[in-house]
Amino acid sequence: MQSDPFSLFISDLHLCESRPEITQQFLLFLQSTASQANNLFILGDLFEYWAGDDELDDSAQSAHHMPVIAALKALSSAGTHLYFIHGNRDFLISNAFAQATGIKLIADPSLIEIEGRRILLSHGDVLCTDDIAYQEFRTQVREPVWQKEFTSQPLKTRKAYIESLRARSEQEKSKKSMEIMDVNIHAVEALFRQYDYPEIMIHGHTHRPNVHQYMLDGHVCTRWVLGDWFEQGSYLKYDASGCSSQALGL
Ligand code: LP5
Ligand code: MN
Repeated sequence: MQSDPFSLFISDLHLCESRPEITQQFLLFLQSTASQANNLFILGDLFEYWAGDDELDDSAQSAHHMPVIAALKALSSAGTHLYFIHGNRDFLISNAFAQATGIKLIADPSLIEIEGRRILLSHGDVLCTDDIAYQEFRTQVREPVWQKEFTSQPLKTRKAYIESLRARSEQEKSKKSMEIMDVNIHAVEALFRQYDYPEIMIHGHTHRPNVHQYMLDGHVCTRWVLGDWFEQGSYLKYDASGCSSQALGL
């Protein structure tokens, strides 16, 4: 029986070798729930980190990624449309990854329209404008020249560097308040205004799953925040009846 069309939104899976159960859960999700969906939007931080698309060629160093790549490819080949917005962990995902998986890389933010309703998508880190140190870091590592220089180094060197950066980031985060690491409400409002008040905004990054409603300049605007997969486990489903949060049951 043909079910009603629906789209799925996920983020912050942080897939990695040390959490094989989350990868298994994701593979199951792709084969079951996602295979029935028209669209699957992955809003960043699919991987704990991605050091460059040559991860695809290195089956020794990046073996744990391979089943994920194959499952995404199988899903896109079977007809589900896949979309990806970069997270702060996997912004080095590029065209080779898109080709290997059949995923379409889309900008952050991206405005989409499903059944006449406008939905604004983002990873969410750009909205954390109070986190000045992070925003400065982000500006630097998103520079194409910097990325070219970084990805020209051997994969092993890059991975070691990222590991040390992760440790530094954890150290820095322990000194930041929860408020600083959340989205800035003025940045959220500015984005709703910039895109002419879409009804819905969906983002991840903060790992604070929730739904927030605003009355903005006479428009009702709703912001859905996705949860992560390794501590919370949820995804959003959007169909004719609207948006709903679904538990993964970790
Ligand atoms: O990821 P999360 O949620 O734990 O923390 C983020 C911010 N941290 C990061 C860093 C990443 O976790 C590290 C892994 C990235 C892999 C990317 C691939 C390749 C790039 C290699 C880059 C050298 O994004 C954290 C935020 C938090 O979200 C909440 O929003 O607070 O930000 C930080 O902790 C960053 C520090 O505040 C500033 C770090 C300065 C480090 C400078 C090192 C020099 C960099 C050299 C670049 C040319
Ligand atoms: Mn993130």
